[in-house]
Amino acid sequence: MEQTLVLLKPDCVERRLIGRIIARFEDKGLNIVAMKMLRITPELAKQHYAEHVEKPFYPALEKFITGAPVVAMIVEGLEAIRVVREMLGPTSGLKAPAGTIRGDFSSSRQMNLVHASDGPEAAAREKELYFSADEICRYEPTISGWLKASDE
Ligand code: FUP
Repeated sequence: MEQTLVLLKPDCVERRLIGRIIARFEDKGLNIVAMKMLRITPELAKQHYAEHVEKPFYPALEKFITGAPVVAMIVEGLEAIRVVREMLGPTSGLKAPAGTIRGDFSSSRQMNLVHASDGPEAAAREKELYFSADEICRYEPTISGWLKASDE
């Protein structure tokens, strides 16, 4: 089992899309094992987007990501890091194919609704940025046996 950090960004919250996006992860059979709503501070934004802080688009990105609350989640499942990234689609909603979350709901490169960790190192770092160990509630859903074979 793998865990990945997912953020429902301010545009997702403001557009009342929280429930529909969460439903897509649940429908896929992924497990939400931690969740909270918070307002990202400029300090947290700089930590989260450390690789982009020096880029020309960063000031606008920080204004956007701190502009309304977000919902942070840890999502768990087989190959969850790759699976969730593929469910999101490419960064720009204008380029993301129909059927992906960004392709279905976004027409923007900045306002692309959802963030997900792009690899195991990012997942570990980002999980720690948003959650302490005691906020993670792992459990085995009773329908697990109908979501995958026992040897998967
Ligand atoms: P992604 O991994 O798909 O979330 O995208 P990146 O890590 O490349 O970029 C992080 C965020 O910066 C994206 F969600 C969108 C935003 N961004 C801009 O606002 N302008 C740009 O030119 C590039 C990225």
